This record gives sequence, structure tokens and C-alpha cells, in this order.
Amino acid sequence: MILYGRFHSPFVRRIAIWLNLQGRAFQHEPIMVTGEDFDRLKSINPVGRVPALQIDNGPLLIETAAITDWIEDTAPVETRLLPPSGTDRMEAMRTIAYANSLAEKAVALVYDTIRRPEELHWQDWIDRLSAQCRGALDLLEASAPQSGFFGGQNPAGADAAAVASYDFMKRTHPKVLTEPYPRLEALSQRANQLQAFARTIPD
Ligand SMILES: N[C@@H](CCC(=O)N[C@@H](CS)C(=O)NCC(=O)O)C(=O)O
Repeated sequence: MILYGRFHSPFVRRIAIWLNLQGRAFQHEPIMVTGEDFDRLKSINPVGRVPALQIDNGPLLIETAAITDWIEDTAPVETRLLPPSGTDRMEAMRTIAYANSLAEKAVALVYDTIRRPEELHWQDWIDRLSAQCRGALDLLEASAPQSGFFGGQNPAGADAAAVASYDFMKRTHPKVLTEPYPRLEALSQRANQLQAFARTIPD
């Protein structure tokens, strides 16, 4: 299978970590969403977005939720990274939703501050996005484990999502992190010592 998109994207990185944690090999195609790569990206995914996952002898999957759903569904039960049902699954999905919200708003903040020409910056919207990022960070911090991982002794899907989103936020918008997030920071440090995470840290 081929994973399209750079690890700079918190969505792409989440997929890569997920596959690594499951010990599944994949080819990585670090295509950009802008510049000269955009036309090529559209020829792969007409929507022009990443992540996209080309399944061997199968279709191209787009959208992180659909991709992780397929990854889980096709993994042997013992390597799955989501609890099968019940409260544990609900909590894992809730954490992933917090992390996803953070990723969406942090990426939007990149477009509104870094990509958009300065004369078109709209401060009210930038403030709103920043507040939404902090809201998602607060939710993630409050639910993060004090030790170990969301998955317990071993990292799970929720850890892939939380660490990819938190690291992206820290790297792209350090000034928006006006408060410390000690649990998330410690979780990120623990996780990034593991090969499954470390191999996906963007340059
Ligand atoms: N809802 C999508 C969001 C993915 C996303 O925002 N990807 C960004 C890169 S981090 C992208 O493709 N941006 C280009 C665009 O949206 O036009 C998902 O969950 O996969």
C-alpha cells in the first residue's frame, strides 16, 4: 500500500504511526498539497488532499477516519488499536475526536496565518481558531493519562491521533500555546521515544 502526504500533516502522521504500531509495511509518497505537487496530487486524489491511501489491488481511500477504519478492519485482532466495543471504545473515539478537532483547527490556522497573504489576514477569525485550538487542547489534556498511554501500557490509536495533533500544534503555533499542557507534553515525549512514532517525526 502507498500512503500519500508528508508527515508534516497531523492526519498523514496519524496514519503512519497507526500502521507502524501494527507492524504493517507501507510505501511512503511524501507529496505536498501546494505548489508543483498539487496537479500531481489531484491526478491521484481529485480532491487534492492528503492523507490518501492506495490499497494493494484495491481503491484509493481518502479521509483519515475512513482510512483508519479500513486499517483496523483489515488488521489481525491482536494488533488492533481500538477497543472492540463498549465504554472503552467510546472513550477512545472521544479522544480521537478531540485530537481530530485540534488537527483541523490547527491546520486551518496555518492557512489563515502562514498561507494567506498578510493583507488578507482576518484577526477575528485567527483569534477564533486559536481559541478553538486551545479548547481542543484543554479537552485532550484533561483526558490524557498521567503515565503510560491512552492505550494503557502500550500506545493505541488514540495515542497516534493525540501525539500527531499535539506535536503539529506545538511545531506550527507555539505562540498559541499560552498555557503548559504537562500531560500531553509528557505523553508526546514518551511516545516519540518509540520507533513507531520517531520514524514519523517531520524534518
Ligand atoms: N478531513 C480530512 C482533513 C485532511 C487535511 O486537512 N489535509 C490537509 C493537509 S494537513 C490538506 O490536504 N490540505 C489541502 C486542502 O485541504 O486543500 C481528513 O480527515 O483526512
